[in-house]
Amino acid sequence: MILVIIPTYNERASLPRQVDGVRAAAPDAHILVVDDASPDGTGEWADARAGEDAHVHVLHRPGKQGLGAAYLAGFAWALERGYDLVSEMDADGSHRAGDLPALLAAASSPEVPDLVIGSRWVPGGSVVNWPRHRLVLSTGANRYVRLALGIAVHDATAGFRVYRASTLRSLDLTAVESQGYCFQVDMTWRVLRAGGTVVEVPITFVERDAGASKMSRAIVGEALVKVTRWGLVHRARQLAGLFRRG
Ligand SMILES: Nc1nc2c(ncn2[C@@H]2O[C@H](COP(=O)(O)OP(=O)(O)OP(=O)(O)O)[C@@H](O)[C@H]2O)c(=O)[nH]1
Ligand SMILES: [Mg+2]
Repeated sequence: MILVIIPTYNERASLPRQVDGVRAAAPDAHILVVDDASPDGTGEWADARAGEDAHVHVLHRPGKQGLGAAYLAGFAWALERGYDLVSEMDADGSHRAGDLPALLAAASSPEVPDLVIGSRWVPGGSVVNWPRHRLVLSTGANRYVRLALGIAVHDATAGFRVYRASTLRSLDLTAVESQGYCFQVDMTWRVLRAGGTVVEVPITFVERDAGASKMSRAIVGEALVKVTRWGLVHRARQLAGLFRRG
């Protein structure tokens, strides 16, 4: 059983297309819209859609609490109901439903990866319609993450993913505090530290054509501070290990 979690805040203009796309691309999958009381009526639209389609569900939250909190609530919902694969997907059309089957196939492959990331920054991956500063930010942030944490993942900030439910269950999700992009890096780092495997599948990421981005300086700042801290702790542990062996 597959659950695709779509967090929303003011995505009334984009969500219907995304839900239709997922239903067409992965007809067996269920969808959970996690809406933070969007003032634009996204939650009401989702309720109406859920009333017509047993594959669509809605989780309402009382106010905007960030992407990370929305996903954690979605994960808990999925684990309570026994889904096997749990996917993350944006509502804004940046994550193309057409790429979802490839991610799900990778997640069900005999190698049984713990996490499949739809990656912009592996061969075959790409970004459409992004201004230069967004390209620079994303490639720069991912280079920094690779270097600071010493990991081989090329798109650790990516939000188009599939987790094995058993992997989510094995992690201490109550300890996750990250909110923005940092949430994606945080989860990637937790999977890797627990000895899990991460597979990247190339995707084409398309800039949203409706609604407003929730990207902010605070979101970038959170990621920079936390990744630096995790990197320092990791290096200190490595050094301590070397000394003990020496
Ligand atoms: N429930 C909930 N969803 C959120 C929140 N912040 C962002 N989202 C949703 O998370 C997804 C990604 O957010 P975007 O605004 O597209 O942010 P982004 O993709 O980082 O930025 P852009 O690339 O500029 O679009 C979208 O579906 C948003 O509606 C939040 O606080 N709560
Ligand atoms: Mg977006």
